[in-house]
Amino acid sequence: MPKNPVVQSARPTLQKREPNPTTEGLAARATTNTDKDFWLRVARTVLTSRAIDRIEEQEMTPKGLVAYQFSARGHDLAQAILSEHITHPHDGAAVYYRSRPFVLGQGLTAEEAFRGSLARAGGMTDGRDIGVVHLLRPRERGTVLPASGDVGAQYSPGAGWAQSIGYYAKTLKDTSYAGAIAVSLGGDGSTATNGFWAALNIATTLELPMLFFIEDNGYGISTTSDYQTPGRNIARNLAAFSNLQLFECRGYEPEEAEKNINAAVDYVRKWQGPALIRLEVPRLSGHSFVDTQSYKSPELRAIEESHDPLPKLESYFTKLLSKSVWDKLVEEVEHEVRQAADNALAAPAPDAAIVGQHIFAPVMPVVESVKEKGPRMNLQDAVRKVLEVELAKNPKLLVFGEDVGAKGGVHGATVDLQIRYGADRVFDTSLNEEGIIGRSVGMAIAGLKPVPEIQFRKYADPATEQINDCGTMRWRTLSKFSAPMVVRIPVGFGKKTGDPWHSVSGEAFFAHTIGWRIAYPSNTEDAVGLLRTALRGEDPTFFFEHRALLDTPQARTNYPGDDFTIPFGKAKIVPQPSSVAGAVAKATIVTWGAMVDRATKAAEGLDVEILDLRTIVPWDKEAVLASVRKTNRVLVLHEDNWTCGFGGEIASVISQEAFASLDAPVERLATPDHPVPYNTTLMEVVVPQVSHIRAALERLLAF
Ligand SMILES: Cc1ncc(C[n+]2csc(CCOP(=O)(O)OP(=O)(O)O)c2C)c(N)n1
Repeated sequence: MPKNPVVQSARPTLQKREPNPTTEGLAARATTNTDKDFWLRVARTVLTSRAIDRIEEQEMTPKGLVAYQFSARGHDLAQAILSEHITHPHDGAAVYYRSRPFVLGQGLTAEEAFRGSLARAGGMTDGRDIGVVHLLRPRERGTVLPASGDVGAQYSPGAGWAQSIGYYAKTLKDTSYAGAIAVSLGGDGSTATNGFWAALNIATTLELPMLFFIEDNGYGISTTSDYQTPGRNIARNLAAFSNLQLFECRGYEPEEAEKNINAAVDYVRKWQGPALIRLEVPRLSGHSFVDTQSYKSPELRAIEESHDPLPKLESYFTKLLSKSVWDKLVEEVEHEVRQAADNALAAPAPDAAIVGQHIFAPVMPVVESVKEKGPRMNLQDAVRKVLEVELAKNPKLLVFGEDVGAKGGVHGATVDLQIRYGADRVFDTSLNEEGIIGRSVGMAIAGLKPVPEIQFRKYADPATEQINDCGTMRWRTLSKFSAPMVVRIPVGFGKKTGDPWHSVSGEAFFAHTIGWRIAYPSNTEDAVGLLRTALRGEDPTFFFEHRALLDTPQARTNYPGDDFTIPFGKAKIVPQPSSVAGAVAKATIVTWGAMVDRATKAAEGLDVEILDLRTIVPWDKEAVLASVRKTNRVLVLHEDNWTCGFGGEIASVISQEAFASLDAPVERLATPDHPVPYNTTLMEVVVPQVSHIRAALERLLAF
């Protein structure tokens, strides 16, 4: 392995800028916005949002036509103003379920909104997702990234979008990105989530152009904000946070809100650095339609009503324009929204025949490419080589993770890549897996190809929410959005030892996660072909690198070349050096990863066909069934633990589809349901060994 010289800085280049001006100064310096067109657009958005909420709250939801109604009444003015400032074609907004006024300002029509909440065809997701879980491709303004139902999950994709802006502008020198920003919208409750802190950490350490837009209504459903942040004020608590400009205002006062939102957006655009604005807003309806707000006192409700931004907007607007313009606008919007509701009510249901479509990208290679005969290579060196080649080929490909930059990864798979490709493309991240995957989602939506490393399989746990939401994105959005990335993860026991933290295999958990492909190679050649296919593919993919195979003779093969690819879902029959030419196999072993070599050793002298699945999602059903139909006996073997292990899925398919061909029950062998021990003697008791496999095979053959 080449030696890794010291790199001067593993951080992407940060710009030098003047010290932050004070918030008071910034907002105070902003001149009052008296642009009549601006306020006409704001008023139109607020009135449209109000009319939609009213029709949903008073007519559609009581009749059971809308299942999830999240009113934005009270939040609407601030969001409508923000939307008027998110106008750069490369702006990205990561929103949440109460963000409809903002999305209307970005171009969502009232009819689309109704079709969404009524679950009809022609909504943003054709009835696949809740109407208020928004998304929008740019309509002469910014991109609304697909929202999530998980509170707080919007933040780190926002940070990924912000990081992409810098990458396009500075590294790829695309001038069209100059001045673009990301904004993530959320409530006070969301400031307690992992996602919020992950994104804040990324945005402030990397000084990204990202605005945190916090709509503080004092409640997360019924829980008051003193449970979310001490003293109820997240902005005050963040006063000591470096690299973060703070703004605070009443989001229901038109002039004050506009001055501060304008100043905050301007700040982020100008300095390309992060800011957070906390806006006090009333939540005038329940959390959702079914919430009666019984936990609020009548006095509090009265105060909230007095903070309703609509009459305040009316009076501000009337002074600036006139009462008759306001009345005319009200009438016009009422008419339009009523028409939109009627159209949506008359719209058809979505097409049930295509509900299974859009889970994966349509194109995948189907045949293995021709291989060259390169030098013999470790699996680990081969991974590095593939990354190196693909980094050179694809300027949008980025490799990152904990210790991936200067050190070259704790497993050495990225050694020297930072020196070669620079710290903008190969870099260390903060120790935050939610942030690593969440930021990758934002980057992928922005058109980059993120290749994050998770240091060990167990340490993907904190990223579970982002992984799940990423996997369902293509389906939820009917392929309007997807977030293809390749997540490399070292898995399994080590060459010398195991333990509960670093030795998890855990493919079944991810196989159960919708929308992800999984590669689990057993040798260098397959690792090269599968990694390259994944990197050139359009789906989120897990690429498992078995720790015990990274640098071992049994996994080493010749390097098959810089263009070698292997399709997913094609198992390989493992050549059996000991088998007699022409002998008919009497049993099949279905396995993958480090178990392939053990199975080969265990089968010595027996006529057994070993199928290396190579990919778990998709898995090669046809090859397995064909082999079982030929041998009539099968052992399914894996390292992941037993219950609900992926072997259970394979065994069930074999029983259902090849039952008549079986001469013996399907044999299974896996690690029992407990953690992998540290002590090697203990480990060898539980993780399937050659002797265990041999015994299972003999049982199977003797049945
Ligand atoms: C991860 C997660 N936990 C819990 C929920 C259930 N939930 C939905 S909204 C909500 C309150 C969020 O409050 P806040 O962030 O203040 O936004 P607001 O609704 O007040 O606008 C909760 C607990 C969820 N959707 N996601």
